Amino acid sequence: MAEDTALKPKTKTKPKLDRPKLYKVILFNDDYTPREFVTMVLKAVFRMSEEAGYRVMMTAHKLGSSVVVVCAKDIAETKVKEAMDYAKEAGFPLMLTAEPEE
Ligand code: TYC
Repeated sequence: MAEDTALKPKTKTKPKLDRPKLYKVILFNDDYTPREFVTMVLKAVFRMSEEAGYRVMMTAHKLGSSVVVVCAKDIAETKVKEAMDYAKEAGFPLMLTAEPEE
């Protein structure tokens, strides 16, 4: 009897509604924004270290885009706005987007 119970497979499934969709913040390359400025924005807005910021910046620079962070929708959208506001203020066309994960 005790063995039967122990061998029963776990059938409980977590309801999907408890896990809201996560969003990817994507950084896009352009020809005008200085590398140092991109790294500075990543450090200031996403609290990245110099090394992490430089790595993400160089990935976008070389490949065209890079994932910066994966987080909740409101945080992703707020940070995209903050980063693009910094760039706009400085006169650079830096672009970031927040996209839902598949
Ligand atoms: N390509 C830019 C330059 O050569 C630097 C850059 C890197 C811009 C990453 C945007 O997301 C970016 N000055």
